[in-house]
Amino acid sequence: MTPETLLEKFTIPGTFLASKANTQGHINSTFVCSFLESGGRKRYILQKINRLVFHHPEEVMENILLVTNWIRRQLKDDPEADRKSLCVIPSREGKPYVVDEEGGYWRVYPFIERSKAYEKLADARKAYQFGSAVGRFHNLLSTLDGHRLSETIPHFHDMGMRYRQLEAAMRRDPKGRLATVGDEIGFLMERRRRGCVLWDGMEQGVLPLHITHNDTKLDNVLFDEDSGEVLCLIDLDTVMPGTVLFDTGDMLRTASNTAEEDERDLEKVDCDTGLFQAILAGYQDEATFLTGSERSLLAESGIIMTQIMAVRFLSDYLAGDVYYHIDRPGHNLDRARCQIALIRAMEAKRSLLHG
Ligand code: ADP
Ligand code: GN1
Ligand code: MG
Repeated sequence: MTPETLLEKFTIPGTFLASKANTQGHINSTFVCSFLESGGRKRYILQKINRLVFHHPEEVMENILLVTNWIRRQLKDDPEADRKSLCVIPSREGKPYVVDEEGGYWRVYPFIERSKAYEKLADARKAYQFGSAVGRFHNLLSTLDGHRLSETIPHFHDMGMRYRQLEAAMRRDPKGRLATVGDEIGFLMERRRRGCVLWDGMEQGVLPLHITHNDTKLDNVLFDEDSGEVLCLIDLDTVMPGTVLFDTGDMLRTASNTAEEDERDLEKVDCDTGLFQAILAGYQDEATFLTGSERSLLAESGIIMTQIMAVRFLSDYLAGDVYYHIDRPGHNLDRARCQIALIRAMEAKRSLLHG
């Protein structure tokens, strides 16, 4: 089905004009679509949910409805509420998605206009805003009962499981790539125990459960092009109970790296300690609920979430690039190497990161 035919099944008034793919994310297929409506041109985001990643798309959409309605209720007096939270557009059958002939699940959100998702932060002020936006997100959801949410990807940040997946990919080695990644595997295996600290701390009840986003990479946050402030967190597919350190860690991983996530020139990869500290300052100014155990692991969360991504990218490289969208051969290996270079940089600067 074309985007145009799919969009007819959603409750969008007006006439379809055009659609264009957005390739910023690694998981879903995203299209920006425009319509002519009585008030003028209006844009929407049409997304196909990745079924290899999300086995129960209905549960993903139920979670997203619950979370966005919860946030919107709290923002009801805010004149900018429409730009500060995603809003699910129902299908003509009243569902939060449409299923195509091949069983593909599609959803639509209004496009948040005059907003920008960055791959890199310009300065520490933006880093502070990024951190505080995630703190506000945790606060907004702190009153929602986590039991009402489904676990959309079970054991998503379970490092022990991620290492077992890496070992399974090493055993299968379907593309014969294992021989070329001995150094990377050695590096990650040496750090296996350290990597499990967040998941195990959560399982043992040392780290409290919150409703967390679980994918707080920088380009999952929209900044207002006019004010420069953060508007809202998008990509809510993995919102579920977790430790807030999953979110602080992924912010630090994606926004303190001086290079892109897939940079091939590893000389360019470093951890910007100014941005790192600013993210944590912004986060802690909002997240006043943090316990001592959480606080003591804030800086470490950046290293651990970088490690989990190194393990996941390397596993996908060995498995034959089945999970993340790739744009070039070896893309997942480049990503894994870049994460490893960032871990090295963070480890070298550890005392500075702890502030
Ligand atoms: P993925 O799961 O593949 O990462 P995302 O939901 O993050 O998909 O969307 C991919 C990109 O599409 C985002 O990085 C952002 O640039 C853009 N995008 C998604 N939703 C919106 C929206 N409601 N308004 C504006 N841009 C959006
Ligand atoms: C994926 O969907 P996207 O591109 O925002 C992945 C995250 C990784 C990230 C690495 C559901 O995020 O876990 O951290 O790639 N999302 C899922 O860039 O696996
Ligand atoms: Mg995304």
